[in-house]
Amino acid sequence: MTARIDSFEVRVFETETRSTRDHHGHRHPGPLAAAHEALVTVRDSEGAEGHVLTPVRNVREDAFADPLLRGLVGRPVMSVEQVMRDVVMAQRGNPVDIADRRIAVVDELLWDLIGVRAGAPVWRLLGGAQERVRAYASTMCGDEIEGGLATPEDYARFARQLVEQGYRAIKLHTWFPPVAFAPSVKRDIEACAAVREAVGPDVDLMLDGYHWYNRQEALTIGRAIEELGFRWFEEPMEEVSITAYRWLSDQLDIPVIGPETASGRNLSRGDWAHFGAVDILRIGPQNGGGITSSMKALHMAESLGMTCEIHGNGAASLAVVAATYASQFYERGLLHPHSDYDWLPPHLSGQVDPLDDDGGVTLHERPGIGQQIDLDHIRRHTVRAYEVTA
Ligand code: XYH
Ligand code: MG
Repeated sequence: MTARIDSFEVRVFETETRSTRDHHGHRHPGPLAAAHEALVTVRDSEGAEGHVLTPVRNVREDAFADPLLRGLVGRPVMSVEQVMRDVVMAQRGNPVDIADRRIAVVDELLWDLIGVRAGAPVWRLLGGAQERVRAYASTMCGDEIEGGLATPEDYARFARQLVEQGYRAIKLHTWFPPVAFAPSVKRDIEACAAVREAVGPDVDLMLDGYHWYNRQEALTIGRAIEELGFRWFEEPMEEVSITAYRWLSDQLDIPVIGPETASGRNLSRGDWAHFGAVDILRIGPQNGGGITSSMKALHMAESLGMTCEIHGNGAASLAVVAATYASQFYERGLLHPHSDYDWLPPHLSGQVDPLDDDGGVTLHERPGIGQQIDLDHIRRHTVRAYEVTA
């Protein structure tokens, strides 16, 4: 008898954080403070469990339990393709609740359970290409914090520290709203130039524009960072116009990379590749619909002779990066001079992505996605919970 999904359990629990989010969603360093997070658990008919951590906003019961989870009870655990097809088809009639980020939670949950059942790490089940991946330090975006990321010199100083910590590649996020009211092409280029000057020619550098520039600004910055020997220019403009990206990519030698958050999962990535809108594709498990759709984008990129870089840090992103040869880097971050990335909140018992001395991360051999979750801590600090059964 094949194992079937028996039930889901959702727990919102109290933990601690050392970061804050501004109203545009950017993380910044913050004081140690209480925070809430959610654990979603899937149980199968043979008692095996998979787990995923996710922000509380993704698990609101009225938007998650009935529109999404309840219909999956009884489905075969190992048929992830079958289950996910049902989930993405349901999105058409319920686009707000069945958002790509909620789809991703279900998909990661299934993959974690499949890995646990197989007694194997998910990155190996997905292909197991890379036992060690190169990481890049992905900075938080610019701010107005003293000794933080307030000036080009701050970025240069921080970049030197990152190289001392072992990083061999760094990606800058510069100043965006609500910190900046309009893009400053001049200051952004100054920050890139200061970092190149600080780290020398051998460190890979990338710039992430976070959809902030118009075509002309993007072209000016793209040409400047081309001169500075940057490796890629990420999400320079809003990701709704393939035409604008094609216009930019046609004029720049530096690879343009995207889309990071465009809807449509792997299907939209197909169009971006087909129409030559970018040189390097991008998708991420968290906002690209999960591991399954990210793998499809990776295989498509590889089949077209392209690379596909994976957005975001964490266990699922790391698994997807390591699964094929189509990704060249793992995004480790977000990093800031006043924030300790390796600090563990009390609900985690270990780091999934420890950095080695030469800017790499060696993959774990734990069954499942590999996140080290302290389930006892979560049970003791649960503030509310619900269960979804047939
Ligand atoms: O700027 O806070 C931010 C975003 O969170 C951003 O860093 C995002 O992950 C990204 O673009 N990564 O590549
Ligand atoms: Mg990005």
